[in-house]
Amino acid sequence: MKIGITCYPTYGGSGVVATELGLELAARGHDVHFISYAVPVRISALSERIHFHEVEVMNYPLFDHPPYTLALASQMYNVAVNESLDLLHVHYAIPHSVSAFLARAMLGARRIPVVTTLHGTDITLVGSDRSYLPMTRFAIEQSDAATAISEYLRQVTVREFGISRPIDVIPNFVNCDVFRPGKEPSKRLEFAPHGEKILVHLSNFRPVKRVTDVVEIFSRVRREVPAKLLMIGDGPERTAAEWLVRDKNLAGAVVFLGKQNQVQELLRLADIFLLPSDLESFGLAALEAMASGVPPICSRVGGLPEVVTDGVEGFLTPPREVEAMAACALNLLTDAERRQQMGQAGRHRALRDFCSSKIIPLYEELYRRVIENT
Ligand code: GMT
Repeated sequence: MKIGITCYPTYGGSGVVATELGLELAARGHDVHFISYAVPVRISALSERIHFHEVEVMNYPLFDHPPYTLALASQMYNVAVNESLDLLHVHYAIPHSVSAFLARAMLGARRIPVVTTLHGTDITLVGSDRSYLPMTRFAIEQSDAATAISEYLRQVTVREFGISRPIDVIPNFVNCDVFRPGKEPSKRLEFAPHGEKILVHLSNFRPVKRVTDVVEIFSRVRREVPAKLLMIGDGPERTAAEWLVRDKNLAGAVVFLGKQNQVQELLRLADIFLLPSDLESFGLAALEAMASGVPPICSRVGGLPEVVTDGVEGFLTPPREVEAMAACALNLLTDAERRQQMGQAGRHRALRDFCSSKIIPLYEELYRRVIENT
């Protein structure tokens, strides 16, 4: 198949999922055309089967806000015609599903199916804002297929948007060959030269991720156990987290690594992964930690209970309860056997339920279905 994929190319779960999906589809022999304003972050090289089409937004003094939605629709139309695309798959409803709707209308009789995948904040935050809700609902309803990355998100979409069309749940996935256990002792020494325990957080440092809670949890852990904290990613809350680290005299124990492309190499070094978000529709980073054999400690919110079973592959606590999260962390850090058991359970769960080899065929099946029905 010839598949056009649109996503936000920046550091964030929806872009990561869209990119990994494209790479996996290309590896399975499909032609993948990314259409966005920049090359998605996890693409290290384009190839015979992976193409990139930049969306350039023309600016003009009259435009206070350059019309990206329209520029994207035009580029989708061009790529669909020039590359004979079979389908457009957009990730994150706003504004991508609207652009795809316009591109499909422009194509007229040469109809091309549109698949929209909902990721979370496009529904829970942005989409349910009154100014965006009617347009987002319209674009989802007009898509030839809509998918959500968890049952939680499907239910919220149906409830908040009053959407009656079917929404398939296709969960996020992880490449279990890339994300795999293996704590290289020499690499661990780089961060923990005295055998300290390693805690890791990975996100886009948006307020919803509660990165200052990560520091609060770590400071409590460090009172009891020698430990290091690796903070991977960047975003608006980084300054607040750095300030808190200095305030708590933790400067030597916390490393802010910024945005990293090879996160798998860092994740597998960890003893524990922390994700204390206020909301996660899925929590891809927790799954990547599990595939790496690292138990996650997360908030019991949104779709996270569909990914992590409390007490089996990791721990779930109410959000913002830093004391409870620190207690779970200490429980694991002082019990090597339990930590290992949970790490193995997480790896097993990732292989069984979320491995890309299981999930990608679900997308291929969906693509075939919408192409046949168009
Ligand atoms: O997390 C965000 O800031 C936004 C969004 C994104 O674009 O990355 O993340 C959502 O999609 C991810 C991939 O499907 C999910 O793993 C995240 O849980 C979800 N974030 C939220 O629901 C807050």
